[in-house]
Amino acid sequence: MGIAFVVLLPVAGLLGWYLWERSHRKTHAVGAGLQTDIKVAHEAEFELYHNALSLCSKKTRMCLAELGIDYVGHHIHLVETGGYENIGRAFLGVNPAGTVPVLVHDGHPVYESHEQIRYAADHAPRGASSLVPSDLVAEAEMQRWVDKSSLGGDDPIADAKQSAGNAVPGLTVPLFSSMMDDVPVHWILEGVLFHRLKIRPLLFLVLKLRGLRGLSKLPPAVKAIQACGRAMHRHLDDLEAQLCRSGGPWILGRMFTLADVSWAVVVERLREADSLHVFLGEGRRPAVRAWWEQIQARPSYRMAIEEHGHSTVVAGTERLRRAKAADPALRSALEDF
Ligand SMILES: N[C@@H](CCC(=O)N[C@@H](CS)C(=O)NCC(=O)O)C(=O)O
Repeated sequence: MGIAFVVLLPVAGLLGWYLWERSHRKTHAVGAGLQTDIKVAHEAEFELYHNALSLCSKKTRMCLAELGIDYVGHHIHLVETGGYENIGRAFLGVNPAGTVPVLVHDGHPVYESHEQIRYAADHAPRGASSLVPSDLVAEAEMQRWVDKSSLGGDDPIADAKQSAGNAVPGLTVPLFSSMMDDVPVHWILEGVLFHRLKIRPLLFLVLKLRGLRGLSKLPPAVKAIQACGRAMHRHLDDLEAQLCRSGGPWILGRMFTLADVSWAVVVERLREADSLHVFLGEGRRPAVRAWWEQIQARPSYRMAIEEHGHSTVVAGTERLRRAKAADPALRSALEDF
């Protein structure tokens, strides 16, 4: 009786804590775009909940910088950068889906980064340069290129052939794996317990346990990375052809648009994941290379990307680069698509 009590009491306590905590972390999928029926606390007209590593956050930050929209920023940690702040009670009140970025306008959240850039462009301050063509045919073309680089759905890898944005998470797996060196297991376990999409923390757990050197011996991961790599080659071939057709310097020609913003962050992620040389190295895709150089020269790139660099991402990229240099099998698994 005594021993049973000593064992059962902590178990009952832990279970009680888990159930109480879970009932207070209200998480569910959300709709895309402006949510007029939801109001969150705010102090400025525009606020942005974002993360340094997140590709979609980079997209919205770059768009806001291009439009000259001032905003109050709230950096929300993801497990890769400092712990699961995105599934904490406070942030779930802003986005019950537990993802960044969230653009808040006059207290109303706008969900999904491709909707946020569109929304921001429609609410640009007077005098801001337009990022959407006035010609309807050109606008539809721009939208097609935004869609072709957007990250959608809960299982992004499933759609890698349709969008370069959805080919990106698979190609980020090596960087995730490398970054897991700086992530303690108990941070990941919080996600296993409370994340809406358990597959995400479970993937991090496997990557953490196997380590970067074990990645090439994880067939499902290698298969997914390679499928995304092949898909990305095709998407970048399409981008190369479009830049040649439009005459550049931008995707639609002379006008810099939301399409360029949306693609810029895809290519930026390839740089971070140490795979840019695979896609643009040795003279491959010269038009995309020239476009990418011009993207990096824009003030918005400095403001939205460079000034939001994060030490664990920089360390992760460098560790990945060194691991591939030291291990030809790893390099081949991660780069020979
Ligand atoms: N389709 C969404 C993607 C949102 C998303 O999955 N965001 C990632 C970062 S790019 C995130 O918050 N991940 C954190 C997690 O799932 O724990 C968008 O375009 O905004």
